[in-house]
Amino acid sequence: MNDTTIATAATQKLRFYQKGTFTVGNRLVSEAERAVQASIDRSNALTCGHRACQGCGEALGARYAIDAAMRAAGGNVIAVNATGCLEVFTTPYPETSWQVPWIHSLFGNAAAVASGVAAAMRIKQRPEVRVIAQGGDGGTTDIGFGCLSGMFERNDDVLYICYDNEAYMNTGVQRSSATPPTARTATTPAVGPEPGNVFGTGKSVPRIAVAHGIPYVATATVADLHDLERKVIKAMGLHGARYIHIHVPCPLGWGSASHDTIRLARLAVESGLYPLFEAEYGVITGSRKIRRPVPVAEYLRPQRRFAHLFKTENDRRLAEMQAIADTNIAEFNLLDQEDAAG
Ligand SMILES: Cc1ncc(C[n+]2csc(CCOP(=O)(O)OP(=O)(O)O)c2C)c(N)n1
Ligand code: SF4
Repeated sequence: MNDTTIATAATQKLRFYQKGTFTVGNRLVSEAERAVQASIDRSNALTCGHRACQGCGEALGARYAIDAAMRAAGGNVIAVNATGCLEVFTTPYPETSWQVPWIHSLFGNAAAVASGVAAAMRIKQRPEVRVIAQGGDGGTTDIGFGCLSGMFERNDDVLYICYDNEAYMNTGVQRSSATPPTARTATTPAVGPEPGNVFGTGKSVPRIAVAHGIPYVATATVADLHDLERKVIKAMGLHGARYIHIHVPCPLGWGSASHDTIRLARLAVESGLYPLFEAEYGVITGSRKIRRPVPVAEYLRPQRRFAHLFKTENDRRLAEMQAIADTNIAEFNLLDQEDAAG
């Protein structure tokens, strides 16, 4: 390389997605910008030997989230885990894959247990110890929702992380209030005039968390691990109640190929069905633009839970799914004007 090339390389404007947004590749970024996972000093909080299915998005998300939190807190993290896949596949007692102080709560009370741990640390005058609660969407949006709302409104000093695989996976893929409309689950079969989960049900816990006015709320995805780490580190820099909702594909429950986990997570974002945004004290502060907009069919087609949508008589329902994505795109201003123009 001659001097001119070096100068060009030094001043070349890199688009963010060229710098490892969708992969863990870090070669093009400065050391300070590299992913926590790229560092030999990462804590390996969730280490190998666990029993998650091949391609489990939840295992990947938890590893990145907790390692990022560990870095931000200088290794002083206590994790409280609701019942669910993340607890079952990591900790078949007396074995565990966690290398972090870790407590299994009940299915529905992770937020309350974490609030108690945070109170204990306050009484013991251990401000350096930071508390995380985590669980699946069933444990968060359904059975644990009352405890979570209480943790929010009291502004307890806890970061709650929900790994959203859009159903109760650990017990055999039952519908939760985070299951998308039309999805087939064990309790929403693909039969009858409205096959799969019905429209007009469910809830958006990220939006509900924003409405509590807590210090920080973010949605994240395993398709964008730099962004996920950044949000966890940002949350760990704040005190009070914080909430991060991570979209984690589940090959078993979604009927998808294990090698498609990252691709599907990315398509969920690019279709507009899973908007990435942040909020502070009840106000939306930003959203992540869609780089390459795609129709929802591109995301839904590779998943067997949506197979019935691609029979012609279900065209209307596919259009209704597209309408949900279009509403998200408008609400969170997700289209990158620069890319759209170009
Ligand atoms: C009070 C109570 N009800 C039901 C169960 C059974 N149960 C254990 S894990 C689970 C599903 C967990 O689903 P989710 O929270 O979405 O996490 P995932 O397994 O999908 O990661 C259920 C129903 C339980 N342990 N306790
Ligand atoms: S069922 Fe889904 S969430 Fe549970 S371990 Fe398997 S891939 Fe992960």
